[in-house]
Amino acid sequence: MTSALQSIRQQFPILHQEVNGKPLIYFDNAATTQKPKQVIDALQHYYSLDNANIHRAAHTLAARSTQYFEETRKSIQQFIHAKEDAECIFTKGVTESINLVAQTWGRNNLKPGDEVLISAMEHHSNIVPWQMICAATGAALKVIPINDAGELLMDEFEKLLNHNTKMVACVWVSNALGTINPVKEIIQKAHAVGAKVLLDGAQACSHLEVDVQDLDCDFLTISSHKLYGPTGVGVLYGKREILEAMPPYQGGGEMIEEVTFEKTTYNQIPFKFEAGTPNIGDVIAFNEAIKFVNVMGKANMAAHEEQLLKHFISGLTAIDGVKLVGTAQHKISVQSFVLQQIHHFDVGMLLDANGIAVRTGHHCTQPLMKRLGLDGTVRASFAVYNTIDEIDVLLEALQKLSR
Ligand code: 7TS
Repeated sequence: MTSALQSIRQQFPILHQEVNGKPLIYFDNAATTQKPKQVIDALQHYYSLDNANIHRAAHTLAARSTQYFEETRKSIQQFIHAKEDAECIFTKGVTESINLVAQTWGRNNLKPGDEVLISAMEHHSNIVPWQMICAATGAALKVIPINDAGELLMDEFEKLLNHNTKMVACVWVSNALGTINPVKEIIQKAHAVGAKVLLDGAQACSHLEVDVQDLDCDFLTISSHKLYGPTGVGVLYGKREILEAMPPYQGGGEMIEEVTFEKTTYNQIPFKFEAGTPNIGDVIAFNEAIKFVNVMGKANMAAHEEQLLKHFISGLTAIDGVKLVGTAQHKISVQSFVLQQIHHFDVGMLLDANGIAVRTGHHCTQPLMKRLGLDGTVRASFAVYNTIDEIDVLLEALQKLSR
């Protein structure tokens, strides 16, 4: 292990423990990444010294909390190259961000005869909210098919696009397969028929450079907990003019301009969509996660993760009875697979007994699993702190299981 990697690992306290008598090997990063010490410290610092409600009170702690909270919004703006920080709305995660768009933009813009396009590799959180709003508005949900490698069939996408298409809601990077979708092309083609585009950036934002202005997406969803930050925080990016035209999501404090019993007028964006006391401490700690990623550099992280993925794939293909699931040409460091003789659930249990954390099952992509003729996979997903040695331990364990 290089000294640089050693020093990265030193920043993650959780990695230095034994699980079931073996050193922890954490390969479930697509579910949630571990948190560097600076994120954990920021949380403790906030509750020890700064805790107060934001945007309202007249005292010093409230001013401080508000300042730190809004600094995270600025950091996110820069991180995704949004035009303004007001275009970045705090939510509790990608799931809430997508529900917000479906329930507000969808309610205002969908009617019978309209179509919403999603892909065959969506996470349930980019399927169910659209099903719900389609059922409520009479719009139809259509699905872009994929090939056996787990790549979108772009010809079929183009055939599905028409002037009834009002929304293309597509995952940027598949959580189950690791596929990186050609989102820039998707956005250009969708815009050509007048459709809006929502990108589910849950997996993409920790691995790829994000520039929403260059992409020209209408919405992008982000999750802090997949980006080395705390759980319970997400971001919805939306273009100002679209957000302004959308009705509010939830009603309550903070999202109003003026309330009377007869009528309420709403606050400006982003506050219009942030009813109630938000997850202040975790939003503030999220800023430290963004700083961590910025210092690491996405390109450096991606280069390391690609090396890990290549090493894993070459070892995996040499094991008898292993079938790789998700073999797209462009992918991030996520690899699903199945073993011929052993159910994925048992593989997960046996690996856990060796201190190795992977995810097994359908990965909240049941329609994708059905398309691939599987009831689930074993998924190993790598992050910046993982090592080649750890992958060798996993490969050795799998080799033993396959015998
Ligand atoms: N979209 C994708 C592509 C995801 O991977 C996930 C979480 C979500 C949406 C939901 O995000 P959240 O912020 O609401 O948590 N994916 C996973 C996973 O792959 N294993 O556990 C959670």
